[in-house]
Amino acid sequence: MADSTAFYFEKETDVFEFVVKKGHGVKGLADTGLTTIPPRYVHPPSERIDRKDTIDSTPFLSAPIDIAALLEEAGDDVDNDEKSEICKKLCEAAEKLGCFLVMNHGVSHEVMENAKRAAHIFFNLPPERKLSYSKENSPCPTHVFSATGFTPQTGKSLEWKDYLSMLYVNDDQVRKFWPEECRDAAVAYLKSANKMILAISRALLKGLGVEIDESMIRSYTDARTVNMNFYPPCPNPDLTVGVGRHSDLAALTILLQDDIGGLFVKAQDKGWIEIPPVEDAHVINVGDTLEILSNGRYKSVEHRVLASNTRARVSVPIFVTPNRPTTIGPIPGLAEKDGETVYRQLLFGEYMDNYFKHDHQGKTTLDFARA
Ligand SMILES: O=C(O)CCC(=O)C(=O)O
Repeated sequence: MADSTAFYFEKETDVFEFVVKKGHGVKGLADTGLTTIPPRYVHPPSERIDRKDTIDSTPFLSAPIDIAALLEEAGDDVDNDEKSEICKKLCEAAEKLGCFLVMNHGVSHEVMENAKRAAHIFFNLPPERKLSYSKENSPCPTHVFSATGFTPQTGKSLEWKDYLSMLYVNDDQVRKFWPEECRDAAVAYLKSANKMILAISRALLKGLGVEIDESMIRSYTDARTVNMNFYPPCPNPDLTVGVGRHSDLAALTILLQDDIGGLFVKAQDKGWIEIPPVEDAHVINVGDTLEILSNGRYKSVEHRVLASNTRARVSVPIFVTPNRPTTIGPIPGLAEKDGETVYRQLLFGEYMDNYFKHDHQGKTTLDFARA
């Protein structure tokens, strides 16, 4: 008897048509009850993820860093020694792994839960509704769109993930262009994360040891995109990937993951470690932009996601970036201090355009910015 994949899709192009063009996404594919993933989702063995291959995380990943003291306003009863101790921990983690967990970050449990719930709500909408946010149909496709995989048009193997991406410009645009089913939760989350974002960005940029003022810090971290990622249950998670290995474009990614697990990061050249879900903690990833700004001192973290075969996983990353016309490159004075220039000066918009031209291929995206 033919298996359910063969029953629903006689040709590979039918899968692409159903998932991408008709807007069913991988969610729709999983809902057909298929028992074997279609060949387009099978990744080469070297790219597959196996929990058994991970290494001990202890030398690379510390317990969540409590950043409460960094959020205090000047005039509060500030303990400067405590603050500098936290900054030191953040900088060390950004240098060593490019990924760390933070707690007591000022975003409430309720806001975080609402954001994750909103992701489930959006991806459980009928395909026609989700398709109305595809790049072809969205009322503002440059800022808000729903898609599947990373580069489904060019990618050789497809990824087991659907996502919605929303660039924040102002509240008026949120009301006009973001899907009403999830916009309130998304924007509440984004706004309540602002203080944490600025505090972490300030700590890391000041930790470079060169003069940097508040306006520079803001210009490197001014734009915010919130994504909602949805990984439906997958019959063969061992053959495919939720997300292939890549580093993020952003300066920083603030990642909210649910309790399912499956996020793996590369620990230098030693191997992969899993970042465990910790309730109410955020995962912070250093992205390529911060690696460039820091002249290579902070490492953007290569990461990937394993799909689950039991439950749908969601994650809600906030990508913190400069705006397109901002010049990025080692912060003034840094290359002189370091005695070498690792990255050149370029517009963030140029870096971004190049980044999205390629499939996920580890950290090769940074080559574009090398001096
Ligand atoms: O879902 C995750 O944990 C990571 C998502 C991710 O890597 C991305 O959206 O770029």
